[in-house]
Amino acid sequence: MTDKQTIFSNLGLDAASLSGGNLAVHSPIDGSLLAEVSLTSAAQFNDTVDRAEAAFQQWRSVPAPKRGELIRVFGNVLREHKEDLGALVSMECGKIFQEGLGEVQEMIDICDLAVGLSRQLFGLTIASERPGHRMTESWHPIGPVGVISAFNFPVAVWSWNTALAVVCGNSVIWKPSEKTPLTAMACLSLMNKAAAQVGDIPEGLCQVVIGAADIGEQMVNDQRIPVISATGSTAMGRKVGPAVAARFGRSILELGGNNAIIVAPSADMDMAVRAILFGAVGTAGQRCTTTRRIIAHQDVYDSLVAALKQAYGAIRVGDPMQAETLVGPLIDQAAFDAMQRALTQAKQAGGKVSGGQRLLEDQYPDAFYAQPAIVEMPEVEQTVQTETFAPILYIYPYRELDQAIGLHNDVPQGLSSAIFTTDMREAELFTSAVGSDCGIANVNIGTSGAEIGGAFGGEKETGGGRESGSDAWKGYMRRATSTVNYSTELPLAQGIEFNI
Ligand code: UN1
Repeated sequence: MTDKQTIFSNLGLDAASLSGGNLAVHSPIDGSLLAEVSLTSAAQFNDTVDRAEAAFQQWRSVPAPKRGELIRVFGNVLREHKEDLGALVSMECGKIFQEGLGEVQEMIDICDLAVGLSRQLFGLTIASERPGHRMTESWHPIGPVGVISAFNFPVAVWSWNTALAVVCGNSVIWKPSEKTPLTAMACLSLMNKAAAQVGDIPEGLCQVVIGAADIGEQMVNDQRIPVISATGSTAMGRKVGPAVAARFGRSILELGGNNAIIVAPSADMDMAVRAILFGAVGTAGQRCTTTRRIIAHQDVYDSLVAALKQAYGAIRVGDPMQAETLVGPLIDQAAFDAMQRALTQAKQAGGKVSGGQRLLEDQYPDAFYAQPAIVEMPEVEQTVQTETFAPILYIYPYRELDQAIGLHNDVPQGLSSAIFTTDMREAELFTSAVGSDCGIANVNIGTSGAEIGGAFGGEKETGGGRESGSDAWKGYMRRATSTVNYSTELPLAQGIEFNI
């Protein structure tokens, strides 16, 4: 593998910005110090918003297809740096290299989507009730967009927001997780490279601020930032949502999930087991779309548990840069402790726990590797209600599909969901209005690994926001309804007579 310094320099991170700062960045792989970067001060944040506003003033007048050109070139820069950025993602957040590459691919994909979109920011023509009148709906740039992202998708989430926000004519200020500032600095450097290639891009179009909750709070409360897109925990969203609403800003919230898969008697068990494995242990259970609950029909419960236990037995946990590793470390000790607490609670609730113990402690005393856990749960009236960001899979039995859908929906979160069935009636029911209540409802596909073409996000405590594909771009624009009178009369709507 390429060494850390080469990766830093390939990604354009200069040595001066990586040492002497007041934020120490450690790798979850072995706890080693990667860099010491500078935190953004409150005054610097203020200047950042000034620059973002100035950039917006210029950028909003650039024709959208020309704005798309920057994103087209950025996508190509990402293609050239896919391996380096993928490796830095692994190094900084601990996901396996394959997933690091996948994350960069997700960035490239959203760039492609946004380039096409830059010629398709369509509005409407609406029938006017008045003669000689034309009514239209147009979408305009809205202003600087604030992006708050989490450690687990340290680059993709920013790119979903930024690729769209930029083609929509906005500037972007990004506050990454304070656990993953290096990948953010690398993304900014690649974006600057693309901007230099394209030329004539306003300074301050895309900026990064480094900090913890205090900087996030400053961003959320800044009246000059009309849209805040925040991805992270429900606890974070509970603070961000009301603060943005209090100043009549718009928030796009993508918060916690508690995603389940229903495994019906007719399921293709081989496919179900593989999908559950990827969904439950991929990214060490630290995705918002991670499969956390299985609701299995009682006729297949035992065989599914046996097959999963066998599959779990073969998982290699370890250094995420090694090709044979499937599960890397948890992000930090707090994540490991939360996992242990959840497992203790599961036992108290009658669950039978397999796995969950710390691994590789001798080799990596300053890192937290855990054996993914399976918890066989008894028949219950209500499944686990909280999201623990760790590889814990609870398996519950069910008898009737209605009961399974009830259990499925009876949680506060509503992000992703799936059913494994070959019964067309069951599949259709699950995705219908009376089926899954989540933003994502899949059939014979796991809960994680959504493509960027669809709108991404969910309901209830997941926050209701949508990012990425479909018409999510509308979240980054303001809508103007215009009525043009090309007649010589002045008829009033609703037939009102107002003669003077
Ligand atoms: C997240 O965990 O915050 O669907 C995002 C997925 C990825 C995105 C996850 N495309 O799992």
